[in-house]
Amino acid sequence: MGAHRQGVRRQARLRPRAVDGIIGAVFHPPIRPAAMRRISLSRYLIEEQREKHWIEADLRLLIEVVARACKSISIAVSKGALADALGSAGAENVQGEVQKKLDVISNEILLEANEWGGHLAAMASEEMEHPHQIPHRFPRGEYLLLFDPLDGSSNIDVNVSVGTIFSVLRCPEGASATDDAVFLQRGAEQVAAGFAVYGPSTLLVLTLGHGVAVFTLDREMGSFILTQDGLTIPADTAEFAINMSNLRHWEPPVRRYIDECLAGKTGPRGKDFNMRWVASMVADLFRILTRGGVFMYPCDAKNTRGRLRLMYEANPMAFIVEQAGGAATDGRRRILDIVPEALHQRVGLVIGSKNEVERVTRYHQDAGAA
Ligand code: AFP
Repeated sequence: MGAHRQGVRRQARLRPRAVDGIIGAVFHPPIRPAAMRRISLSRYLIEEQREKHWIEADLRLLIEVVARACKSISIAVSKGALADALGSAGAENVQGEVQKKLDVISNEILLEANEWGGHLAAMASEEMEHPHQIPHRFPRGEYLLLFDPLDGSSNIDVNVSVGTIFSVLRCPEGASATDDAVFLQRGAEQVAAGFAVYGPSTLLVLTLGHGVAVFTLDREMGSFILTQDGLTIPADTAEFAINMSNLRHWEPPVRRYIDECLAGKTGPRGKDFNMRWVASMVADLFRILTRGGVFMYPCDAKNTRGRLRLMYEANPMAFIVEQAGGAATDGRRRILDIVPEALHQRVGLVIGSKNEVERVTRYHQDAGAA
């Protein structure tokens, strides 16, 4: 080791540790990402309620209860083949899709976690034909909770990230929460929305209508810790997400957009594009929230009314993405403006970086698509 470095090392041995700390802090100020400030979801929500008056106590309770249910689902999902929870439940849901055991388990976890708190008037789920009423032994509240308990569950048996998507509406004054109609509100009426991703880490992405925050589950503490706040999506991108196997079914505007992306530098876009398709919207959307991109599941000749569900997939994701500065349409209309006609109605979806979504929507207008 050179004489200089030996001299530095000797001097360092002589310096009291406190001096080292001060020198370190001056020359290498600690990088304090959100996680280092250790703001838990509970503290975040209390501050939103107490200091910004952005949420009421019952909504704070609702979000905390849903987050706790997501922790339970994360544990159930992470057990994989070690628990007898993989594979099919041997039944179909209201969508006519084969239910996975974990679809049913996740749905039950969310129902049981939310029915006793007194914050909800009713719940609706992808896995149930009709809304779940709050048992008479429990008080009812003013909020409606809608969820896809396990999005991407066709991936669960092959260990790909899955997640939970939820949307919160107010129950109109005096309305009976016993029928679907009370849920049929535009996405713009949502008071909160979020999704969990059960991936290498378990994340909770949340908006209360004032920006987007991301919490990471600290499994040792069992707490969701704030790791990103004020998330914004880049307005432009060079990455698209679509199931290419549906190419022959696409409408011309979608085909035009994708062909231009595939033409790359040699085409009208003048740049190369990358493609990603996880087939788990929560995973695709978290990537897009993080580094930009556009996710497309448009109406086509095969899925004439779209594949994704408006009330508990497209609406919550659209709320979150718009809060992060992105955009979401069905190719023609803003998702959050669509007036729902049925609880489980499907919709086409183009969502993500604002400039890309606007381009796809413009191509539909250019094509005079009705
Ligand atoms: P599952 O929950 O049935 O797996 O569907 C997931 C999903 O609704 C959405 O998360 C994916 O982006 C999309 O469907 C995948 O659809 P394809 O299987 O047609 O690619």
